[in-house]
Amino acid sequence: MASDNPRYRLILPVPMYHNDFNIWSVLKNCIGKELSKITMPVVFNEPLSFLQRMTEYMEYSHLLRIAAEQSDPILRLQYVTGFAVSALASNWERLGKPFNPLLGETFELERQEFRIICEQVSHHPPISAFHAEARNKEWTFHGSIHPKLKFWGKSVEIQPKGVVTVHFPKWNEAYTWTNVQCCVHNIIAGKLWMEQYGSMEIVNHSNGYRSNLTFKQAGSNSKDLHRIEGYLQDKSKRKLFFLYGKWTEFIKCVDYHAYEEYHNENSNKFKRDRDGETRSKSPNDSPSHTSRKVLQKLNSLKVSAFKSNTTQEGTEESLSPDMCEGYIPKSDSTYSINIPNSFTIWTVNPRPPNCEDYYQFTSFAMTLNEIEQGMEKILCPTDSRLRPDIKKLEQGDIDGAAVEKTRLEEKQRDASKQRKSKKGDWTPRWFKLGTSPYTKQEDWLYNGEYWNRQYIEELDIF
Ligand code: CLR
Repeated sequence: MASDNPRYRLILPVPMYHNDFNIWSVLKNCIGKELSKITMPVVFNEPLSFLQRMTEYMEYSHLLRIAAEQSDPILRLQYVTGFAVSALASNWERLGKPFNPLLGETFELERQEFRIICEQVSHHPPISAFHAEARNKEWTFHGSIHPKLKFWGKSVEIQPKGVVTVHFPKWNEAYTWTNVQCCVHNIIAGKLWMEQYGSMEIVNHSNGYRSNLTFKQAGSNSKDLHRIEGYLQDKSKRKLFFLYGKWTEFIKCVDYHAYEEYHNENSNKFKRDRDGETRSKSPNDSPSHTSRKVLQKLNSLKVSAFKSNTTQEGTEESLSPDMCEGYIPKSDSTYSINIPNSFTIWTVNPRPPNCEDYYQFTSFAMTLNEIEQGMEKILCPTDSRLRPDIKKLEQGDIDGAAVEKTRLEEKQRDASKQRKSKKGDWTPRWFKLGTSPYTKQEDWLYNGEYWNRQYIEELDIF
C-alpha cells in the first residue's frame, strides 16, 4: 500500500489550528441555498482541494487489481463492490471543507500500481473529472463528481452527482455506480457529525449482475450507524450473496442460502429465549414460513433487548435523531454481526496517530500535498499542490491563506469576465464531455494526453 511506503511523508508539516468558530454564524443567512455560491471562511477548510479529496477514492486501488485477476465474474463483482465501499471510508470524521477547485485546476498522482489525473472542468456548476489507470493496463477507473450541497438549517445535505466507471479491458467488462449522498448534522448546535446513506447499485453491464447496497441512516437508537447491507444478484434479480459491513470498517459477503439459514436460526433461537421456552419448531417457524419482515422485526427487538442491558439509555427510542437538537449518535461497535463462513472483501487501514490534530487525515491524505523529489520540474503549473492558499493553510498561516483564497477567487472572476467579453468559452484541457455507452448519461471522457506533459498553452490560474 502506497501510504506505508517510507518514500512518502507520514504527517503534515504543522498541526492544525483548532477553531471554535461557529458555523451557524456564517450559514444562518443561507438556508435553502446552494452552498457552492457561498464563500466560507478559511478556518472551516482542510488543506486539500476537492480534486485531491476525489483522489482519495484510490486508497484501496489494489482491490481493482485483485478484481482484474479473477477469472470468475462473480468474484470480480465482489471486489469491485469492495472497492466502491472502500472509496468512501476516508470520509469518516472528516468535517473540514476541501477548497473548491479553480476552473482549469488539475491534480495528478502517480503510485506504484496506478496513476490518476483530475481536472476541474466546470466552475458553475462545480464539476470535477478524473481518470485513473493501472500501470499494468488491467483496469481503468473514471468519472466525474458534481457535489450539490444544500443547507437545510440544522444540516447540510450533499448529493455527489455523477457516474463512475470501472473498466477491465481484458474481460471486456464495465461496471458503473453513483455514490450515495451524505449529510452533515448539528450545524446550529452540538458537535458536527456526518453520515452517508442511500442506495448504491454497482452494475456489471456485460452480464447484468449487480450489487445492490443500502447505506443505512444512523436511526433513532443508532444501531445502524455506518451500516451497509445488500445483495449480489444475477440478471434475473436472484440473490446469490448477502453483503454486509460498515463503510467505516469492512465489507463481507456470504452465500445467500447460508445467510438465510443463519438468520432464521438466530431469529428462532431468540424467540425461544425471549419466550423462555425450548419447544421444538412449530411448522410455522420454519424458514419458508417466516417472512423477512417478521425476521427483521425480531432482530430489532433483539437489539433493543440487548441495549437495555447495557449502558445505552433507551430514552430516545421514539425520537428521530433530527428531533433532538445537538444529538450525536453513539458508536454501536458492541453490536456487530459476524455470519459464519463469511468472506472479508475489504477492511479499513488504521488512521495515523494524532490524526485528530491533522484534520482527521488518513495516511494516504497526508501525502497528497507533498512535492516529491524531481516533481518541481515536471509538475503541471495548474496542479493543486501549487495552490498558495492551500499551502499557507497547511503551514498553519490562516490569515495568509485567507488573503490568498480571496485573491485567487477574484482572479478567477476576472478571467471569466475577460472570456465573456471576448465571447470565448472555457474548454477543459484533458477531458471532453461525451456520453457513457453504458448508462447513456453525460460522461467526462479523458483525452489521453496529460502524461505526455505537453502543457502547450501555459495557463495562469494561481
Ligand atoms: C463524500 C463522498 C462523495 C463525494 C463527496 C462530495 C462532497 C464532499 C463529500 C464527499 C464529503 C463531505 C464534504 C463534501 C463537500 C463539503 C463536505 C467534504 C467527499 C464538508 C464536510 C462540509 C463541511 C462544511 C459544512 C459543515 C458547512 O462521493
